[in-house]
This record gives sequence, structure tokens and C-alpha cells, in this order.
Amino acid sequence: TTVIRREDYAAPAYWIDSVELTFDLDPAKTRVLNKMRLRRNPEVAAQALKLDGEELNLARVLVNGQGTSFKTEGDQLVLENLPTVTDAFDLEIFTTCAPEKNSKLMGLYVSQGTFFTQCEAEGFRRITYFLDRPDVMASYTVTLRADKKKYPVLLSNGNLVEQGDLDGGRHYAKWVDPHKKPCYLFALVAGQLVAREQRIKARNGREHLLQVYVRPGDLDKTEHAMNSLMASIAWDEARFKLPLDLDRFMIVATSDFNMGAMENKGLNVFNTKFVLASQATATDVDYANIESVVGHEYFHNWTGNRVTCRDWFQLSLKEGLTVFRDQEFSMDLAGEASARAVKRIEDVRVLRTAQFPEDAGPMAHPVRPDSYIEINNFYTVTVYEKGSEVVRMQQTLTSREGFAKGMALYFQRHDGQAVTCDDFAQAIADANPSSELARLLPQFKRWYSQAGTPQVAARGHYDAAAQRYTLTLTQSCPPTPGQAEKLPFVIPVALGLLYADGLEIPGSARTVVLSDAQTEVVFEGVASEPVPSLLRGFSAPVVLRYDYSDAELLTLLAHDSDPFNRWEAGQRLALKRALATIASGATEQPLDAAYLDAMRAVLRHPQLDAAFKELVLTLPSETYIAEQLEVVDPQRVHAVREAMRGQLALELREDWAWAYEQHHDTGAYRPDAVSSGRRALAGLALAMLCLAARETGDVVWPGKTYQRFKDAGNMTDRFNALAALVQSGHALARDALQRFHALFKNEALVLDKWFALQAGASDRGGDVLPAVKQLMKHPDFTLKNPNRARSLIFSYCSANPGAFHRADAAGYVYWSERVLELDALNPQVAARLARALDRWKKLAEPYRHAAREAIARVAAKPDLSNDVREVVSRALA
Ligand code: B3K
Ligand code: ZN
Repeated sequence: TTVIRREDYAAPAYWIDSVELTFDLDPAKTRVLNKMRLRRNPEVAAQALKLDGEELNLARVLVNGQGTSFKTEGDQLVLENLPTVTDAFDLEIFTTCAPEKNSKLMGLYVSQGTFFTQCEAEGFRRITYFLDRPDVMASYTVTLRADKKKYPVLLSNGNLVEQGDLDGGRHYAKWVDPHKKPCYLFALVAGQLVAREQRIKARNGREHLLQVYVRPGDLDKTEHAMNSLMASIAWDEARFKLPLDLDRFMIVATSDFNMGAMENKGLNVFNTKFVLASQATATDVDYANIESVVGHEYFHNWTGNRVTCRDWFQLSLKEGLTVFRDQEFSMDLAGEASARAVKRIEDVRVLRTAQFPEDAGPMAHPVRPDSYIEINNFYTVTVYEKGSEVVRMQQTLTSREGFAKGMALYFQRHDGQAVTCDDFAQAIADANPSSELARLLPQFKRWYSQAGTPQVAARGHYDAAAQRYTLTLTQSCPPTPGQAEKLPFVIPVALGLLYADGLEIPGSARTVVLSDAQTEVVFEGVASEPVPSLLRGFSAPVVLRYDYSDAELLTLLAHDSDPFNRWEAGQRLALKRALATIASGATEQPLDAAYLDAMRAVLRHPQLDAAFKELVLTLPSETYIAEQLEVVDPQRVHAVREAMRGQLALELREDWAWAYEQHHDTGAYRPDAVSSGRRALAGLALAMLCLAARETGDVVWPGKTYQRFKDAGNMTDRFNALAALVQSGHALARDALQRFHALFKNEALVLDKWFALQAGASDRGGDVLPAVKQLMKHPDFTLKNPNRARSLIFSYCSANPGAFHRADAAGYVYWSERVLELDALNPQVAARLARALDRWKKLAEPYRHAAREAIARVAAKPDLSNDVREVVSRALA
């Protein structure tokens, strides 16, 4: 295993100007002819050409049409006797590979009889020998040849320039990509597919053909993806003046995919999960995810493809920025301020429950990492979601218009180049010379280099005689692996002050930019002791500490003009109670009348949106609660949170019944923000009513829920009803689960939900693990399909702490077996699962000891992949 370091970056010794690829596609043995035009990089000392390759069979190498000597060093092909002049030369390499044996789903592979490729980050080397690095950008011409019956559709990047029949029932298609690109953006697809098509005319008058390719039979589930694509194109033109630069833009769905989707130039490949939707099979959350992933991949066309990364340490250059763009896109489409806030809350919830723990654990790394063993391990919530927050702060520090100007300068300077995170921040700052970002740029960039979640502690002092309020903000950042000491960050803190009656103090709202370890903010003319509303809209990815009283939180919850902080006040009220109960050792009745009344007031509020109410009335997750503790007893966290849920269900049962009756619609289904918010709240109400029925012995609500499950006109309502029965452990759940399976046995994505629901069920006396083990034997289960593996195994190990952390260690044993089993098939998926025990050092005994043993058991396996090896050795370090 080799550690790759950012500081070792060196420009390539050769450039590849153009590539002509010819594929003879055959699942058992695909032949690849690769003709390249290369040139020595005159800025680098003359040296051998070393091409990357992996699991390839090499048949022939020709330089300028002549045979040549070559050798192999590890996986690399080394050519020493190349022309020494810097003139261009031709290099022809002929190899074969075996797509049907490719279970890693990197490079060229077969999914349900169709060929797909996945090249990012380093998959192109599994297709042919190449300089597999993003700063080598070439023009591509691709010819695909295959059996015409089995593979009627032949796709690659760019434009189709030629097609025709060949002997022996074969045919061919030739594609030319008009844009230079790094090889990680190469793609091909060949198989039996059908497309939804749409012709559009852009603002600048250019016409485009949009296509969404799926398997025959899935065409009726592509309308939402197509609409999302059209909305993405229109949004990027309107907000950033970035047009589509291709005649044809294609999306192809596959059910075997390691992640969500891939932004290959003009030929995006998607996990079916983020393409296919019908009201019968997809939930509102699925619809929203499709919109944001389609947007994300489309936005990469500029942020990632036109301007790409110099090296993989710069991954957040494209990922953080593109997540920021997709988040803004979804917010702009959501419409009103309150719907925007709902999206913001959901994004922050992901950041805090997934990225904060990563930043505090053994895999902590800066947004721009300094080293890695396996780059696939660094497609993380830090690079993506924290990276997005770092871009968002740049917008905050330059204004929305200023940031748009910065983007324009970034493209003016770097279009067609492979650049760094420094180049990006420099462009944003240079376009805004009088901004706080420009003033503090070197210090701001610590967000790229320092890992760990900064903490901002706030203290207020009110001087009644002087009518002065002084706020003291102190920042610090805990050490992370390899970074013991941290320097102060630049932290924009949006804030305002409220009087105790909820009125905002005029003129108090502002954004304070912290750059020192301690900052004082003074407010004059404050008539009475105020309540500070801090970090509005979550203006920086930090932990904010302020010792709020209940009274202050209740004021904020009821009155803050910032909807994010209203929600946050509710979460803090719940968290205080959870932590106090966990510390007390008791479990009964964690919630008091003050909290319950406040929640009732939110639920019954005449003006608040249903979507917002649902977020406020959802308790902080077990993972988030656990992050607040020094030492975590997951069973105790689970028990206390369940007690809180039970109490909220029981004490508010009449309000929940009211909320259900008010919000469950029967009209036509539309996946917009307002109606999905209503369904979400009705779903939470049903879950609560079924939970309350456990205590009261009520049979009416579970009966209604079962009826709802049977009659629902859409998947959101149907699934919510099913989940309410399963999560409350009701006797009707068994039958409902069976019916659900029978109804959807031919819908793979719905079966994933069926597995996930059972693996994620609230644990009662250790019943989930045996159920999971039983489900592994179900005829519909397979480890080979990543979606299916995730739906069962990850839902249990990574998303169900109360069931996974067992005193008998059986959850950890199960985890270690699955990590090893998956590693032999697909190391990327295995390494993700390996992350489930990242936070083992925080666990109380006996969990801590048992978790360590399980990790050590995995680490003891001699032939682990680099992927899993890196994760487990960092965990044990
Ligand atoms: N860029 C791809 C991720 C590739 C992951 C490789 N292990 C999807 C995305 O972020 O849009
Ligand atoms: Zn991306």
C-alpha cells in the first residue's frame, strides 16, 4: 500500500492530445484498441512514459506504427525508448478485459445484460492503459461494435457521427466528443434500452436533444427525471448564465451502481434509484432526491467537466461547489422562504448527523485532504457537504451577486483547465476586492486545510444601566488525526436579538465575521435583557455553544424571524431533555409539560407549514444525541429517545389525530413542496398514533393505518402507513409486509424499501438482528447488487444504532462478516460499510471492547483491499 501525498504533485511527463478507442464488446472478452497521440511535456525532464492499467490483458504496443520494447512495473506499462524530441507521436495499445467478471463495478462491467462504465476516480485504467489522472485532457473518438440484437443501443460521449451494420449480425456506432476531457469522464453504454426524448431550445437559441434511457418497461417512470433535467438547464442559465454546451445530453439508468450517479460528459450514468419514479413506486423523498441528483450531475457539466480538478486532492473543487449548486437549485425551486428553510434544515441535518461525526472520528480529513491510500475512500460527507458549506460561506462573505461575479471570473480564467481549490477561492475573492473574503482570504482558506468541526462558544452580558448588551464569541477546534493544533477560522455568524416577548430588536440583525480566537460584539440601546438568535440559517459549519434557558428557547421557537433557528430551538429543547435523562439513569417521562405544550402549539399553529411542523416535531436522531456525549451507551440513548417518542405520541394523541385528519389528502398526487409537506406530517401523525395505541390498547388507529396502507393512492402514503405499523411493532405489520412484498415483487427499488424498513425497525429485545439474518436468505436478497446490499446491511449496521450495538456483540460480528464478504466482491461498497464503526472509541463498555475486537478481526485478514485496509487501520490507530 502506497500513501499518495498532495505535496508530491508533479505535472505529467507527457500529454495525451487525442484518443481513438475502438471496442469490440463481448461480456466474456472485450477487445479494446486505443490509438493515442502523445507529446512530451517540455516543462518536465525527459523520462519514461508510465501508463496506468489494472486487470488488463496486453496484446500489442506500437509506437508510430512500429513494434517497440516495453516492460511492466506492477500495474504500470513502461515505455522507455520513445522519441526524445517533443514532437507528437502515435501510440497504439491493444488489450482485452472481461466485463462480466467485473464485480467491483469500476471500469467496464455488465449489469442485467447491458454494458456500462464507471471511470471516476481511477476506473479508466481498467479499460485501457492510460495516464489516468484528471489533469491530462484529451479529445475522444469512440467506435463501439457489438451484436446488434443483444446491444441495439450503443452510446458514448458527445455526438453520434456514424453508424451502420457489420457482418455476423453486428453493428457499430461512432461518437465524437467536441470537448476535451479527463479520462474519468469517459463513458460508454451498450444494451437494450429505450429513451424518453425531449427537444429544447435554450435562451441563446441553441437546440438540444435530451434523452433519458432506461430498460423497456421503465419508460413510464422517467417523466420526473426529464422535468428535473429541463429545470436544471433553465436554472443554470438563469442563476449563473451557464448554458448547455452539447447538442445531445443523455442520462442512462442502471440498477447496479456503486453510488448515486456519474457526470460523464454528455452521458450521465445514474443509479435507477435517482431516475425512476412513479407515484405508485416512489415516495416524495425519492422525487426530491431525483431532482437534486439530476441537478447535481447536470451542474457538473460546468463545475467539474469544463473546469476540472488538477489532482484528486482537489476533489471538493468540483464536489463541494456542485453540492452547493444543487442545494441552491432545490431551494430556488422550493419557492417561498419557509420552503427554502425546510430544505436548509434537511441539509444541515445531514451535515450534523454524518459529517460532524466524520470530522470527530478516525477518518477526519480536511475538505482538501493531504494524503490518501485509496481515493475512493475520500468521496466523503466532508469533501461533499462540508465542502458545500465552505462555498456557501464564500457566498455569504461576498453577497449573492458578488459570488455570481466570482463564478464568472472563475470560468473566464479557467475554462478548459484542471485547477485547484486555491484557484477557485482566489477567483471569488478577486471578483470582490472589497469583500471580507478578499480581506481575509489566506485565513479563510484554513477551511480547506484544517480538519475538525470548530466550536463557537457564546456568552452574553446585559448592562441594564447602560442599556448595553455585549456578546462574546470564542472559537476553538478540537485536534484531529495528524493536526494537533488549529489556527482560528474565518466564521461568519449571522445573528439577531429578540426581546423576551419575541419582538426582534430593530437594527440588531447582522453577520459578524469572526477571525480572532475571541470577538466581542456590542449592542447599544437595548431596553431589556435580550435573547440572542445565533448562527441564523446555519451560517457556518460549526457547533454553537450557548447556555440557553428553556425560557429563551421557547421565545426563539415561538417568535424568531429565522425559521432555521426556530427549528433549532425546538431541537435544543428536546436535546436538553434527552441529555438530562440519559445522565440521570432513569428513563421514564423525559418530557415535561413545557416541552409538550410548545410542541402542541407548533403542531396546531395556524400559519406554519406542514413540512416545517414535521421537522420540528421530529426528535433529534440517536446519532446526533450520541455525538453530544463523551461516552455513549447506545442502548441507553435508544431507550431514552424511544421513551420520548412514546410520551410525545401519548400526550399529544388528540393533536396527532387532529393533524392526521387535517393533512391526509385524497386528491391527485403531486410531488411539490406543499403537498409533500402535508403527507410528511400526516405520516408522522400516523406513526405517533400507532405508537400511542401500544400504550392505550387502542385498535382504531392501527386499523385505520392498515386501511390506509391498503387504499393509498401513492407510495408515500402507503409506505408511511406500513412504516407506522412496523415501527410500533403492531401485530398487523406482519401481514402488511407480506402484502407489500406481493404487490411490488417486480419493483426492485420498492423491494429495497421493504428490506430497509425491516432492517431499520425499532429494536425490541434484540429482534432486529435475527430478522436481518433471515432476510439475507430471502430469494430476493443478493450481496452483488449494491442497492440491495445497502438496503439490508447498511440500514442495519449504519442506520439503526439501537439494534446494531448489542451487549452480546452479535451486531459487530455480523458487521465484520459482511465487510469481509463484500470486500471480495466490491471493495468500494465494503469500505463504506467498514465506516459503520468509526466512532467505536466513544462507546461505553462492553460495546467499546467488542467493537475493537470486531475491527481487529477485519484488519487481521491478509488480502484485504486497499479500500477496507485504509478504513480499519485508521480506526485502530
Ligand atoms: N462524481 C461522482 C462520484 C464518483 C465516485 C467515485 N468513487 C458522482 C458525483 O459526485 O456527482
Ligand atoms: Zn458530484
